[in-house]
Amino acid sequence: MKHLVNEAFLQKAAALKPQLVEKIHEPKAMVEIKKGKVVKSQSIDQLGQMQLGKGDKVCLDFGNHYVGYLTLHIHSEGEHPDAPLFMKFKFGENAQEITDCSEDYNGGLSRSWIQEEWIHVDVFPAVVQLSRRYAMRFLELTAIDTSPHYKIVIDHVEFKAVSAVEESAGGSYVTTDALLQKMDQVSLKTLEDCMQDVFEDGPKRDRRLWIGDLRLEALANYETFRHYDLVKRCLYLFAGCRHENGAVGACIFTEPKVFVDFIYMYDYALFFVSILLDYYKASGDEATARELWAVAREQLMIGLSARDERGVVIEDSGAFLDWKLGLNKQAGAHGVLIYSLRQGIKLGKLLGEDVSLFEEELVKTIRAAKEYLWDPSLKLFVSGKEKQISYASQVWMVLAGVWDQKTNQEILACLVQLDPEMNMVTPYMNHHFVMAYLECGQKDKALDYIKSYWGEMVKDGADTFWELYNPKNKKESPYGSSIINSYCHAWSCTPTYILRKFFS
Ligand code: RAM
Repeated sequence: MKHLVNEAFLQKAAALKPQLVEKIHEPKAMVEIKKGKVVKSQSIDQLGQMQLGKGDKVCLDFGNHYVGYLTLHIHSEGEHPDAPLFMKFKFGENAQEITDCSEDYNGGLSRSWIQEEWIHVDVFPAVVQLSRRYAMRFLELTAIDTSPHYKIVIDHVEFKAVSAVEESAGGSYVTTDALLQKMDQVSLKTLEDCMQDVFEDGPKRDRRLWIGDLRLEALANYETFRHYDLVKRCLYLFAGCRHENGAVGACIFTEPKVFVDFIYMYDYALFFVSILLDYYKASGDEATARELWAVAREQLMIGLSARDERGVVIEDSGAFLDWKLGLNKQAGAHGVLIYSLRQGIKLGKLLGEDVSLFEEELVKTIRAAKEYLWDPSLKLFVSGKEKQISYASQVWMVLAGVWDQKTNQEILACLVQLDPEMNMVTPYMNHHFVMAYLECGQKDKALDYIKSYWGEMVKDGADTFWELYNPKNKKESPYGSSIINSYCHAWSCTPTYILRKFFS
């Protein structure tokens, strides 16, 4: 696959690579986990007293979620070791992953994402350092075998956590509401752990720069860490390595060198425009906005070209919107196009660019939405040939501002009452639902909803917010099994943004 590479942009991105902050953490307790729940916890001081032989295991709890590198110091007890130690490491972002069985996994994504490792150690005492980076709170160590003549003792365990930011730099949300306070903290931790060389989507999986995730992380970052350069770096990465037709790819690999993934997502490419506008507004960095305007403009042109003769975005535009299986994306994608045109017009005007073409297309695209995607009897938007009704379609049309505020309020009320089967499964889509309430001026409803959705995740024990969360099906996964889900996922970090920006 050919790419469009702009070396000057990639050099700018490289120069902005952050120096990671490192912090050492030690386990806080030894725990027993059954069926995904911690059932027993004991002092970590016991660890050094334990001798582990064939089949023995111990589970360590670090007390919070961290991203980084593990080191173990081990010595042997008994006779001189006459066989190597064969040891298994299993990392869990949450307790459930420790008891889930990876052998049973047969889903759509590679099993290699499950955080397990097997090593041999021949000589003791040994300092064992795992070279791979892990995302975890829990670590289960199993001595698969030593020999009948010796056992091992773990003297010391440490985890070097890394992030592009210092936790304390994120500030805090001032409130007397304990749940909101906790939600802010969990969001901040999620963001911190996803902020690495780039804004990653999730430090367990996929560990790379996705543009939909970046958009929400950047917004949360502006209210917290304010690491503008990391956003700038990511913008230059997306602009510096694109698909052959000029489209911004859905995600970027940065190692061993910058490489855009073959995946194109209609909505994600358009979001380059809003990320650039948000970045400009937050940082005031006009030079970057000006330099990247042409790329943003091109995304709008590509977005506009995916409409049919009626001016409606085609059904197979390649939009993502949500991981809800069976979701028809047409109306939602059409909403994203209108939304992005509005953002592009704002950005262009700020930069003194000619946006008359986009203004004309905006009018036409809104008209097409009203004429072909709106069902006046239902007072809802419908999507695709089968006229599917979904949360995603309504939410994006509200955010697009197709109708006035009062009608938008009615749409959301009607949606909630109908509660269509095509609901929302990702915090990403749920974020947009909350934003739709805010867009309609319904702050109370927005706050209640954040509390019920992210608050429920907190009650379910989240140290960091998850990639997927459906309160009606807590093991929801589009990948065939929740063991592969990510439990620290960037696109779920937005309560800190919403609370600090709209409820301070
Ligand atoms: C998930 C990724 C990322 C998202 C894509 C569409 O698999 O982890 O968060 O942007 O889906």
